[in-house]
Amino acid sequence: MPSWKDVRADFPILHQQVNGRPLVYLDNGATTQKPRAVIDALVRYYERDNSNVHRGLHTLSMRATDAYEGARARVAKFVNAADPAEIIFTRGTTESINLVARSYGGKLGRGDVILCTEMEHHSNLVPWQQAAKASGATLKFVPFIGANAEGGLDLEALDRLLTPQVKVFAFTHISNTLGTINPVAELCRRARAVGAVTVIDAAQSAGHAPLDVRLLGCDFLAFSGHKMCGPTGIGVLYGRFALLDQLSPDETGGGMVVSVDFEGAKWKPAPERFEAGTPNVAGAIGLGAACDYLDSLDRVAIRQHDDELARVAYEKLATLPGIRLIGPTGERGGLVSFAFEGVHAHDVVTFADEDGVALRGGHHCNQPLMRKLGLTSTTRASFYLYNTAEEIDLLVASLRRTLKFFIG
Ligand code: C6P
Repeated sequence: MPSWKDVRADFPILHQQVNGRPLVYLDNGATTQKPRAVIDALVRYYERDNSNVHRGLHTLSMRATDAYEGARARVAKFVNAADPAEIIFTRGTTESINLVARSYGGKLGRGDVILCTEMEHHSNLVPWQQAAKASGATLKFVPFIGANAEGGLDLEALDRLLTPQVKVFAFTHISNTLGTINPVAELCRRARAVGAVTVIDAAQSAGHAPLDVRLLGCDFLAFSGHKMCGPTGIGVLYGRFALLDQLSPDETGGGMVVSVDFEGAKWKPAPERFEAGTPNVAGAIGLGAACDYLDSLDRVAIRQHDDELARVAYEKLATLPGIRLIGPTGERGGLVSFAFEGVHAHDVVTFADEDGVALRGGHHCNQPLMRKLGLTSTTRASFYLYNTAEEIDLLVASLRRTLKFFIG
């Protein structure tokens, strides 16, 4: 494994100044930067192989098809899926969850329960609200413990909520606002015991930790390429093949049919059944290159690196006057959210930007969670494999300057 300094050198965008200061990019929860290897894979594809897939018989089309299907096999290996056919390419986590909520949601009816948690991103909440409305199913939520959600999910409440009526249990692996790491394997085991299908939102974990769908025992798992060194506009829905095989497509058109007549059509099996139209070929190839890149490093070491930065950040931020730190006090994913009494998160982010520090401020697509915390917004610093302990010191110095300006 190369040194972290060498890893940082792989990311061309990081070597620039913003507002006259070296860029300190701490908005990785929103999107991560891209290593040279991923940028090169995209350029190579467009310079050499660009063509439509699955349709042409000419050389470029065959090359593009091989590269696209190769990327599918690569992603399958990345999450240890049993078969590449279990990998559906989508635009991202949001589209992946919508696909399950619409397709699997079509099997639900009155009396059924969809279970989510109170810490879900809107992308793993609103599609289930829509599925509940369309089917007559009831939507319920596993609460979290503590005024700052420091206690994680309330697993005793989960015991009460997980009844045989629960048909879907959809929850996040790592919360994008709290940093909470949910015990996915344990939650999947409990869901399976009542016959519920599990849908895991892995948007914040896929690029940060080893992910093994068979070890986790999940039925569906969604993630985005752009949050794991890959391009935007490409994402993944993993689904257990036996389940995918029972589902109807949520989108129809070219490429996903075996035969069509004027009256109707017959679907191909998964994954083609769920990929109507020309797919994001370059995106998939870029995502395959991102998997190669992350696997060329040590994914356990990446997790330790990011979590350690979050731990150090949490400790140093705790020394700031009037700060309210959100989320777990112990083990957490690679991000820290916080709020200051009397200073709006947007002001914090704007001041940090003047110092070259990129943060995110707002509700992070977690409005119900924010309301439960009694907040409208937080500031969030989120870390990745190229961040350093020195950058945390720059963050803290910038926040001190902001506090001095607003509070004195
Ligand atoms: N969170 C953040 O700054 P998309 O936009 O489809 O790639 O990912 C949606 C999504 C789903 N679940 C979780 C847990 C997420 O964090 C996100 C994206 C970004 O936190 C943008 S709001």
